[in-house]
Amino acid sequence: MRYIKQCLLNLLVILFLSEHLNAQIIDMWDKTISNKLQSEKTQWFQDAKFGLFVHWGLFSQAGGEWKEKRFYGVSEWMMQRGKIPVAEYSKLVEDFNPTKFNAEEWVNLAKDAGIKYIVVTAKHHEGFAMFKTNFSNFSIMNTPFKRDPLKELSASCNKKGLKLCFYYSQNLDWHEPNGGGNDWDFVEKNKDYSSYYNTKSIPQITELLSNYGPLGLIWFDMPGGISKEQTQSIISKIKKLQPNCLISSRIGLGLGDFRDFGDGEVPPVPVKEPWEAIFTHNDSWGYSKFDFNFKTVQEIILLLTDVVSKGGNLLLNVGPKGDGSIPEVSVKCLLSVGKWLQVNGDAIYGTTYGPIPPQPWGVSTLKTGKLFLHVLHWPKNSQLIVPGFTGKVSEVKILCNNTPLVWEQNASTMTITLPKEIPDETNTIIEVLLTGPLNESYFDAPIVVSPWYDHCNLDISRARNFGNSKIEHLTSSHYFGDWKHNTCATSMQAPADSISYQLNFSEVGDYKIILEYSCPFENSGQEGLLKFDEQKFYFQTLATGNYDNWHPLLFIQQTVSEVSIKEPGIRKITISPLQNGKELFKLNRVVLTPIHFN
Ligand code: JFZ
Repeated sequence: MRYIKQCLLNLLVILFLSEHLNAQIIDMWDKTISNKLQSEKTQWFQDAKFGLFVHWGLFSQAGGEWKEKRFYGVSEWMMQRGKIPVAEYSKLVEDFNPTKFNAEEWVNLAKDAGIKYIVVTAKHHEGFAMFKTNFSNFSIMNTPFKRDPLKELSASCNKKGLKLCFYYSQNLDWHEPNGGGNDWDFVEKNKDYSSYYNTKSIPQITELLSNYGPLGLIWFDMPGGISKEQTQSIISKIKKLQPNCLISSRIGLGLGDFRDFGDGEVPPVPVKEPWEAIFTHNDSWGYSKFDFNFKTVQEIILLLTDVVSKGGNLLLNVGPKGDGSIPEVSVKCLLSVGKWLQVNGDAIYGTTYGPIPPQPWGVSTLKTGKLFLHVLHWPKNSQLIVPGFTGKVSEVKILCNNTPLVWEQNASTMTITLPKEIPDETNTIIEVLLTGPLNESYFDAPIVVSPWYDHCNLDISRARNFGNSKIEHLTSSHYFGDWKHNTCATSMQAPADSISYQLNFSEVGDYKIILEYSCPFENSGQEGLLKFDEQKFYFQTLATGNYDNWHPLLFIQQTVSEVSIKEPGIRKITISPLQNGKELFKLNRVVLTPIHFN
């Protein structure tokens, strides 16, 4: 129950922040990152862009299965979901012998994948230490394995030049009578949290800071009810023992050197300060015997591209098995992503969010002297329109094969002529060499709609909202702990509660306008109005099902109009309820699909 309360509290925090997400760059960290020294401290993190999360513990031995009962979703929560008594769960120790663990192999894999830092679970909520500790017998040293894998990883990371980092659950500890989260073996009101922090949590964090060499960061998690004093004493320890070790925002209390968003969440707009998106490879952090929903190589490359185009890092997780081996499908995917980064890494590492907001063709990243255009959708007329671009250019080429490209510029737009053949179907990156600085035009530039793409997606974060309508961050889940995040237009209950897009149509053409939304049964059947400049299109909403934090937000695509552009130029789309009523729907995005009659 405490976890649920904590997650809901965290979600409320995210929800509050999301109020300010609408169509602007999130600049909410200047209050905590206030000086140059701090930015120098985080420079390696901001340049790194790609990290490997490793959830490895006693839970890996179980793989989500306990006495022939399977726990779907995040497997590392099995003990809590099964209310498995400590005395029972601890028996996993007897057979935990990860003889296939090889630190050198893990670090080589990370390096070959283009990964710059590794975050390994030192102690997860189960309370089991994956390292040698003097403050608990519940550790890997008291298993048949009898080795300290974190020590071996420290040596390998040091040898290969990767940053070693640790995940530590500073408050939840289902093994301990005074730790957080176990209300099935222990009585909440009898817990002495201070005793837990002072006899296990803080001493173990001190061991991690003292015995494994320089750490890149400590990834705290689920701060729960930890007091400000306890949090401050953890931070003081870190600053004293390893001043350059970064602290994740899940230390709590709005502190931390960088911001971690929710599991599986990417902010809809760029975030100016250091931040990280964390994603599972399948749908579980810990190894799961029956979760095969692994993201493909293309999905990982597109996810990395999306995150980096908003200025963040991707921390991608693998869940090693109880025998210490990383699932083969994760190994193969990581190696393929690494091959892609060997060719395209200059557009990823050391960049920040691009000044050109998302366009039908894709997104942008930027570093000194170079603008990178990530072309995810190839224009069929080979004309790549880059609106809002005012820079001075010396050269334009395809990054992966150095093919020089011809371009034209006017006062506010650059148009690049692309080859007919698509060099990289997933993400062909165009490198634009700059001879001067670029102004920060994010979101000033319009969305340029062209009939030469299969679809033109209008992300809801690009919309303006009016009346009581909101652009809101929503969280739901398919499986326990497998969080899904969507930004939607919500609270549209009256004609004045509208959202609108301003679009620049580059040439004549015909389009279907499709709304992608979620609508609960009891709200469906209401009428909405889509205005395309002065043209009016009426529609009736369809039901998709009910949703809450524990059930998925499912979307439907409904074509509500067809429009014909007789001459290029700016058009406005406005969407609202036709009458007063219940919330019309939760609008996730608007899609314009060109129609070709010849
Ligand atoms: C936490 C852990 O419970 C989980 O097992 C995993 O380690 C993950 C990386 O972190 O899960 C969370 C924590 C916070 C939120 C959601 C899931 N949140 O703030 O929405």
